[in-house]
Amino acid sequence: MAAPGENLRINSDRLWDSIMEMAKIGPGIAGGNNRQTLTDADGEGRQLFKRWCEAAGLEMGLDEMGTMFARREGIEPDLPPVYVGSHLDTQPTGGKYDGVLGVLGGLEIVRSLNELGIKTKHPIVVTNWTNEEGARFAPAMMASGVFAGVLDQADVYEHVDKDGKKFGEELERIGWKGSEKVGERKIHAFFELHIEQGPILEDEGIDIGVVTHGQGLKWLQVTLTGREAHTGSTPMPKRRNAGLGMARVIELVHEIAMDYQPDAVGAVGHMEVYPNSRNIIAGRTMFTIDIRSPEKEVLDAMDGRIREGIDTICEALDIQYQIEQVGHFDPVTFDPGCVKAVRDAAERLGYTHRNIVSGAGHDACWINRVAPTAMVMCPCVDGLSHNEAEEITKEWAAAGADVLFHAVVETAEIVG
Ligand code: HGY
Ligand code: MN
Ligand code: MN
Repeated sequence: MAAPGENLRINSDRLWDSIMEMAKIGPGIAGGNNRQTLTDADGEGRQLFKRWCEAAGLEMGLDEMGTMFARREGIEPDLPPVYVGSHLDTQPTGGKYDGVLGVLGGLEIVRSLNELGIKTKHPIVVTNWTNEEGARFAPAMMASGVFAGVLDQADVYEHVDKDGKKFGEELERIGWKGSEKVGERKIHAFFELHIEQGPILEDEGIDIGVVTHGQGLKWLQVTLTGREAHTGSTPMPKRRNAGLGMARVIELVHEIAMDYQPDAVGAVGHMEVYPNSRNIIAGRTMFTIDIRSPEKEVLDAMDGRIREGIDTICEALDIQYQIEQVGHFDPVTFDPGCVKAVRDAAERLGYTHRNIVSGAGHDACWINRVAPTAMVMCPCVDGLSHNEAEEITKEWAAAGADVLFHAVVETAEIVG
């Protein structure tokens, strides 16, 4: 006799169609998405998600960071809900699935439960966390960080994008600032479905990543100040070239990350040059160093060596530097009970699976500090993400959502 819910499966066509529908909002220029947080496109995506949630009979909540909570009542409404979700904001050259699969996978669970007339003891809340990407406003995982009490709401309201627009003002402008205090919700457990954003699952031909840990991250924003001068008439020894300084620091970050293989990573993806004129030596550069490791000691060692290296480079080039840490979380160990629920679900459903450490950061990394949390991962083509060519198969999406379904309803306790 099958246990309650043993044969539950989501409707993969409906999930896929919803993902494709969402992908039409904030289209990129190469088949992906540019739906950056708090842009009008983000607002449009939120409206579509809200419409779908209301059509599924969910009660909508919205907090002061703009995070959306769509609640399906449980037969014991006073029990803390099981939360399931991710983020709808994308990178400027993002894919259709990063974050979206997790939010719409959560909605698909509710749609399937409604269709099957299944009730759960605990309520279920589908969640869209604001500004997971940190692309427009640093840091990444911003709203979940405020919810977990590690970021200060008043402070992040003042964070500005490259045009000097403030987060708090943009949230008001698009009309998605709620009145609910952030972080007061009690969470029984949180599950997040996400594409791997790396090559392991696809290379090994495995359907499901059972995420046991998340690697730690540091974002160091560096400003180098030299002096603008003529690129033609200024003798080489007299130059204070902030552009050269940035180039040497970028090389240094790469070399230091290579010293801690196979796991550590490091790169500089964000760079600004002033005045950025062909025949002026760069007087100022600003860039963000992104370093990560599953081991806290390695992350701290890389941080220290990079700071020393910047000091040496700037001394030699006679330029000044400022370093501001604009993002940070230590390596994360997810809740063993929730991780087991994910692994048992994959096993029960007959999907191949393996333990995996998340290379990317996720809202789950912060929520894990305030509630038992785990993640489900599915493969992505060539391990590619944060690229408009990001791709997954419908089967991978369905397998991930099925496993999420079982983990969520088992934790929310099916009734009858
Ligand atoms: O940066 C990250 O790891 C995430 O994609 N925001
Ligand atoms: Mn993501
Ligand atoms: Mn991302």
